[in-house]
Amino acid sequence: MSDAIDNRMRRAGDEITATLDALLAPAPGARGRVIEAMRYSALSGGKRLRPYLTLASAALFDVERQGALRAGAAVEMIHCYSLIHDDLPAMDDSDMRRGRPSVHKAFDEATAILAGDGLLTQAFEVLAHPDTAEDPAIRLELIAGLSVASGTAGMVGGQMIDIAAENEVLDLAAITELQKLKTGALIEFSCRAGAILGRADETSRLALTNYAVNIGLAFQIADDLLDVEGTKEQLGKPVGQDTDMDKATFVKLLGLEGARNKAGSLIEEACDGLAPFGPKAGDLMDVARFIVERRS
Ligand code: GRG
Repeated sequence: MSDAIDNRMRRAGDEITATLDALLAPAPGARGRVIEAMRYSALSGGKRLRPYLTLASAALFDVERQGALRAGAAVEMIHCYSLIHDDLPAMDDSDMRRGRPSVHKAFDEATAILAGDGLLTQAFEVLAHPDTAEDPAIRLELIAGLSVASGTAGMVGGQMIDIAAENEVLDLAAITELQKLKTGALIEFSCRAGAILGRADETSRLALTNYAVNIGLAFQIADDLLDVEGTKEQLGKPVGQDTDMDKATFVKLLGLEGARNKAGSLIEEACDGLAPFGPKAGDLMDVARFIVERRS
């Protein structure tokens, strides 16, 4: 992985953190407690991969920075909500996230549920605000896109399929479909948001969608590999959980070598599809490679 993409992602991550910090202003009294829990989650680091994708896609169409940052922050709010709820005892029951106690451990379960709900709801408030895009049609398209990606046709649907499949044997086609919804849909929207803000034509949107579908799957394969090959220190959470739970993963189905090869060919396909954008797409190509080379 080149230092350059690391540094670029870190700098953009700082901008996203500053945007989230301003959007999630602390408040006094009992209401302040849920905001504190939302801030604990949203300002706790993470790679900021999804907002970076929004910023890099928006840059293809020369979108002004404020709108792209706000759309990226909205996507990150949804991502943080999913992490909070996924860690709850009723779901994955995880005590650690990003190297520190998960939200229900640092606060309590009811506050964690509300913090997730708060982030989910506020994401749409951010997209609906004229500071995100002056044109109401663009704001509406962003809101509709993020709703679909987060809802039953996307992340929530994928999570439900995952839970329902706990005692079933999934084949490659089924696990691909599940992951396309569970993690892929939000990654896909992260890229499409830049195209929506930039009023991109249909050909460009299609090229970005194909890129996003490929990197979304590669991201999940890399996640499965890290669960086997990574360390608790690198990941900020326990490793080996998929194996312990005998979960159907790409690694279980394809083997370590097969999974690595599959991720590599998905990244190649993702980058090939960006050719029509020329040198401007260099940043998106670097993120694609980062996705499979990352250690956390
Ligand atoms: C609870 C509605 C609901 C959905 C949960 C996406 C999801 C569905 C849960 C996230 C939990 C999880 C560990 C999923 C596996 C892949 C994934 C999304 C990993 C975490 O994303 P990163 O690596 O995390 O981008 P950081 O911390 O860098 O932001």
